[in-house]
Amino acid sequence: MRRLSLDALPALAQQLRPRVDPGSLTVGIVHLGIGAFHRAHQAVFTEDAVAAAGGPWGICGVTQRGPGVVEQLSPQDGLYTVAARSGGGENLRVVGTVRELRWAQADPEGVSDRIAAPSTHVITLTVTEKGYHHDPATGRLRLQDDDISADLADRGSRTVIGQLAAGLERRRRRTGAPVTVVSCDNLPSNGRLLSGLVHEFAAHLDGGDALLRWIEDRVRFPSTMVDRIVPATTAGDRERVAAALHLADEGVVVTEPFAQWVIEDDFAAPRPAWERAGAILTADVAPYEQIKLRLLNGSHSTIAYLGALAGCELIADAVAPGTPFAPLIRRLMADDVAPTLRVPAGFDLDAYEDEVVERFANPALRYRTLQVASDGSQKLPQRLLATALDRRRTGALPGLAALGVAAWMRFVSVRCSDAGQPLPLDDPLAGVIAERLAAETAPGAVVDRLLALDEIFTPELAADRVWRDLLVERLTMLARDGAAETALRLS
Ligand code: CS2
Repeated sequence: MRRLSLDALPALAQQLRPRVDPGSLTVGIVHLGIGAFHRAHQAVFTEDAVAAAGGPWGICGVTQRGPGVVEQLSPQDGLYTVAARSGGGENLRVVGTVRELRWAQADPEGVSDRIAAPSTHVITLTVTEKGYHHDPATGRLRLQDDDISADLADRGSRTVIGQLAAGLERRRRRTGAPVTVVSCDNLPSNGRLLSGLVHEFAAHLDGGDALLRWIEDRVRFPSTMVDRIVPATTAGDRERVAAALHLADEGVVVTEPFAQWVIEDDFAAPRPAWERAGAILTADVAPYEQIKLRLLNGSHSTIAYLGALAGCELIADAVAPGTPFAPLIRRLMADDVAPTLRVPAGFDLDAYEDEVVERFANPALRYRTLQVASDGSQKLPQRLLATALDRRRTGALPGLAALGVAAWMRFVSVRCSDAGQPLPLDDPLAGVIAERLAAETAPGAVVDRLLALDEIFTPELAADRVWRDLLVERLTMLARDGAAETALRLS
């Protein structure tokens, strides 16, 4: 079958084609982490922004983990299909904003040149939580991390922090032109966090002082909140799209109709008119970010661990009618999370909570519980632990946030479902967790050993005896009664 490409576009119906002529786009954005989420979210917002208001906003996509995405998209001239699916059907559109692809490990000079180019005004990132190489509990750069220490030693580009430092240094030396670096990952105050990590890295570089002064003067790191559910693409998704387009597309991304982007309006240089594509530009992202990370992502992780333990392959299976998990996350959101939130005027929290459950239940999205369960050490702090800490500081007992954390503890300690099916642990701290647990599964010992992981738990939470006993109680219930029975009892 013919492959999707610029030459093949005329064969597509008009409504399927990019909304902007890809050939008219010069590169103005460098994106680090050109994975499925970026392609379903920022790249789509950018195409709609250019369609509405023009601008030189083609994207140079830089992949991190391997050449896979380059091999998927380069033969397609950067084109790919976004398949937005819901119970009501599927909407397809070919997106054309990605104009260049590079694999950072194979082409560090090319990536630095792009970051330094005068035509580059914005650098965006989606590298997932673990891509920042930081300790979630402290927000500090893990200087002992093998890749970070190697990038420091040889000014390499194994990490996005190394790539940013190398590219910004080249930009400083060549033109000194201002630039804006925009984190689009699920981290609290992601712009401030990223700025701090780049500063820490530069401070450990020989001659890093000049770079630090320049960054202070010419680089901005706005925070954002991003939201769109994007499960991993399957072969079946590619087959379905090929049948619809009559073109083979190796870069298909599958998502939901919903999409939201809230961006701190703090830019050092020009940017796409993302507000013309429906993004919200605001001086204060924090309330939107807190609502999303704690209500949606906190519920997502809770469902992922309880659902995996209960034998549910998909998030949608776990919240299907008749299961105890949907009522449980409604109580988690209402009882534990909502009291910790700063809700913007006019924001309908109840409607948001209803929509979260509806989105999780989308029968057309095959979002696997194990995908959400991955990297828990990097996700739990902002998704459940921040809620727990805020509640404990008021003297409250966050019983359902504790259940979510206890479900993670059971997931990482027992490593199998309640029915005995193996559950793989995909987490950058998997080795540290396994070593700390030393095959221990008794609830009290598991809780004590995991609470001692200061990369994940702040000293205040780790020292809270009431919180510790609540975790032991929840973990004991999960071990004795299983996830479904425990959820039924608590929901
Ligand atoms: C999910 C998120 O995999 C996960 O950890 O919770 O990717 C989630 O789908 C997005 O944040 C939704 O905006």
